[in-house]
Amino acid sequence: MFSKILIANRGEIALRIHRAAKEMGISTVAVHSTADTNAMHVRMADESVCIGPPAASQSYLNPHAIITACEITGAEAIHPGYGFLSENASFAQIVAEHGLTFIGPTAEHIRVMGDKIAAKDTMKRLGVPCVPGSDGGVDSVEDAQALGDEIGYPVLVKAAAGGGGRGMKVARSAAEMSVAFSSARSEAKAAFGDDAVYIEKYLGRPRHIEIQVVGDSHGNAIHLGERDCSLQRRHQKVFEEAPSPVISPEQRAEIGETCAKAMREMGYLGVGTIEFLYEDGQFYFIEMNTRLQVEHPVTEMVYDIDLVREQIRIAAGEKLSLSQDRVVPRGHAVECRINAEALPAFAPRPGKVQAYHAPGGLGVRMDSALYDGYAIPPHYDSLIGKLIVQGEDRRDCLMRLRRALTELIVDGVETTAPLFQALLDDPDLQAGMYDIHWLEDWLKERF
Ligand code: MV4
Repeated sequence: MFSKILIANRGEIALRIHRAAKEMGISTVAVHSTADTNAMHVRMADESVCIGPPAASQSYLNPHAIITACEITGAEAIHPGYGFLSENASFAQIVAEHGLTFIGPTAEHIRVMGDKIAAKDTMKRLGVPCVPGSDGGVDSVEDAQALGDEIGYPVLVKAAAGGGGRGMKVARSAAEMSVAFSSARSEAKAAFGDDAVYIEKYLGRPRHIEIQVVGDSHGNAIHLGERDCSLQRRHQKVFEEAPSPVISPEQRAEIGETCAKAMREMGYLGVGTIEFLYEDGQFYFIEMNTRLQVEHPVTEMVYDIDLVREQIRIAAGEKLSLSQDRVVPRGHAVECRINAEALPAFAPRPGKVQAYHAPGGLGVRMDSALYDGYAIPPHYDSLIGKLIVQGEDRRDCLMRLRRALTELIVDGVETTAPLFQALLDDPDLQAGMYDIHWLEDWLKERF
């Protein structure tokens, strides 16, 4: 096992990783930009290294500054958290070339899943159900139209280097295809420097359901059920829950085992998330994320496990501490993402936190790096906390969430917290009857 690790991130996730490390007897090294000198992740860590100016491109995204911080402090492994360098295959490779351990999958697996065409090819080959569409990339409007006629409109043109909805265009007819195809291509080229695109049947009102997987270097891989992340705004998740209100234990076991088997065949290392669209009782693979996700705590609460601890154990060459038959979901968990943003436009509102009080009590977890007097810097994303709540069942969980929300105090900056009380009053939300478009429709009506 490692004796010291470096945490190449900031905010709540840096604290989250620090906590797992300390419980394992591992020392931690924080890195920070000059904007984060007074950040909580720096205070908590055993050591810290300033790696550059506020701009992420010159600090948290600078591989050489981070490798140097490892060499200075003698850290043996790097946990990238989410965002920043977490899905950067070159970084994972550089880390390995310096004789350090990247706490995550191999550079090759990160690279394959970063290319959405290669990811889909891989998953299809491994027996994971995919959205009907092109076999690989599509190079001409004519091929795109022929495919549209074959699978039936509407179809989506997606960027191979995409994700998060960028470079994605819908074509409702062969006539619309030429515009959709060329604009998807040029948007992809501009955003990612890669104009490769592929085509999929457009699913009208699916849910976004993702399966948590974890694999070790001894050939073991298991699944930890699903999270329902359908409640999104502009491709940003707002509220997530586990289990999904619409998935039965039989469906979970089936799609979960399909995913776990695929990971065993790949020799996948560490935690991963396999994203599906779910419509009319069917799962359709869209993308795989090779990082720890923001919403991982809902899975931790329902399965009573520490995913970061597993990541660290796996990276150190140890076996999974879990087996499929011993991981049983219990009750329900939800997560509210609290952003420093002003409603209704979700406009970023960095600033000084005059008072902070975290909700507590049974079944309540607040992951946040806030403190009284903290100045939220304007340079990074606006997530300032995650309120995760667990209950015996979904109803119980939502009642507890209502209670926990009343305890949250963040004075001095506007946050998205008031959104959740309003959401809890909605009958569709209460019934679990929503899809990927529901939240935006609701916001249009309500805000
Ligand atoms: C789709 C889709 C419908 N049909 N693919 C959006 C981001 C990217 N990660 C995948 N996305 C979608 N892919 C097919 N074949 C609809 C979306 C989509 C979406 C997906 C998940 C959560 C929210 C979404 C909001 C709009 C569109």
